[in-house]
Amino acid sequence: MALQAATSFLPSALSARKEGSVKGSAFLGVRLADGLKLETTALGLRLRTKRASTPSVAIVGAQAAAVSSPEVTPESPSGKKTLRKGTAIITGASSGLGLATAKALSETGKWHVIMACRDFLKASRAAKAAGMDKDSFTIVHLNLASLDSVRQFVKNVRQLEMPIDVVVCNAAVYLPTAKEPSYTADGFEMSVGVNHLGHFLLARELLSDLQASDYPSKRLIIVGSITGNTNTLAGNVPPKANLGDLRGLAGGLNGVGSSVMIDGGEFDGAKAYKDSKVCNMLTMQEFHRRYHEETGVTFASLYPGCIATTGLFREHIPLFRLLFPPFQKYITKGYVSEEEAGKRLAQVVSDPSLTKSGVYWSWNKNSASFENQLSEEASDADKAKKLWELSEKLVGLA
Ligand code: LMG
Ligand code: NDP
Ligand code: PMR
Repeated sequence: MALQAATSFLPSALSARKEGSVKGSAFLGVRLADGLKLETTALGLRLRTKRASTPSVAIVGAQAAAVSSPEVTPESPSGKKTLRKGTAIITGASSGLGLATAKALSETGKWHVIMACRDFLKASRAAKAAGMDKDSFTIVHLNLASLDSVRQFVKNVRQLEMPIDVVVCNAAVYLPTAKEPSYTADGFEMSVGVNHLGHFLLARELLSDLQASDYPSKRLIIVGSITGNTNTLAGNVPPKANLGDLRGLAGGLNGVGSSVMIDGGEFDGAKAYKDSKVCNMLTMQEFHRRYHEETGVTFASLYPGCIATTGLFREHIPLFRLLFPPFQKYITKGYVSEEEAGKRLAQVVSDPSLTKSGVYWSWNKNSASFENQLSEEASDADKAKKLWELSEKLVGLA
């Protein structure tokens, strides 16, 4: 029944793009204008009718209905007809959580992953080392520390002419030991510039592509964290996240005539990271309020658990990197392996039961997902609106 519901939503041209029907497609290697190699498999590219990329958001009734139906599922237990492969873009898929999620999705055989990475070679080696089938992913260059790169990425991805069914904003930098701020190409403090502003532009640009997808459950996921939530112990370890009245963001976060910190304070790399995670969680909710009904897209965030071994801590002192994993494993018990965290995020990408929009997912010890409560600041609708409007200006959308 679920299967019938799923297939009945698909236009006939697209329902022909079923799993298996695209096997044996030619390998496509494209050179990007900036000299970076774009590697892809032609996942039924030629079978797909060119999608009109509408800048405006229009209502597509059937898609909206499909999203809110829990019966519509990409998981087909035994039926002859299966849903076509989904395509998921994952930023920062060259290591840690992003890579583990890409691997988990690619292993299902039901997903093609667009690995949006700043270092092509690293991503390519990482995918190979993870044992990912080379037909299950495409690496496309994306440097979130440059708005031009974000815009170029969107163009490149559209040229692939693949549907865009899920977008995962996962990449992040954490600069806890930096004494001085560093800046993105557009002059924003690096942590908020990459983790929030780069993703904000990317997500805004790709919203119309998500809406144009005929996939039954289209999703935009922005990775959050416990450390941005001051209603938790972890969120109370100093320095605490606090966006204040956003005066630093309003001033451009550039340290020239304005603070590099969102709240207008002195530079603190650890705080900037936590602030950026608050922005991620607020942005997800503001997307939900503005666009869920209109587009049918599910907007979600999550705390995947403390993945204490990832590259996120590469800038921390060696003693921290040594002690942090056992501390999280044996003392807080908040530790989770990259593999487990990847499965969690893959669930948020594809699990038919996680279609609810506007949710911040977490997991308890037996690895069941639940809707978690955000801190007061991370669920402040007025702040989310203000953040949205200021961010729009900074990335050139308003
Ligand atoms: C800032 O420090 C950093 O300056 C900044 O760079 C950035 O990292 C930021 O939030 C991130 O933190 C804040 C500083 C003050 O934090 C500390 O936590 C200092 C501790 C040093 C880091 C240790 C990390 C893990 C080390 C654990 C070692 C334990 C051994 C493990 C071995 C297990 C083997 C079985 O933070 C504070 O003010 C702390 C306030 C919160 C205190 C709550 C205390 C609860 C106690 C819980 C048990 C903890 C036991 C271990 C604590 C060891 C601390 C050395
Ligand atoms: P990693 O450092 O392993 O992964 C971060 C990824 O982001 C890397 O692929 C990195 O690329 C990429 N990246 C960094 N800067 C840029 C940029 N300018 N443009 C494009 N990509 C960039 O960290 P994690 O896997 O731990 O982090 C992933 C997400 O999980 C983050 O959003 C983080 O906030 C979140 N998270 C992590 C937790 C943890 O305990 N580790 C807990 C809660 C949330 P490259 O490989 O080239 O460096
Ligand atoms: Mg934290 C239940 C307790 C818990 C959890 C789940 C985390 C997660 N942390 C907890 C507790 C504590 N931490 C305690 C009691 C301390 C003081 C000893 C502590 C310290 C600490 C430091 C210094 N923790 C950290 C740091 C970091 O540098 C990490 C950070 O804040 O990065 C921004 C971190 C983290 N602790 C976590 C998680 C998930 C992190 C990684 C941050 C993230 O990805 O958002």
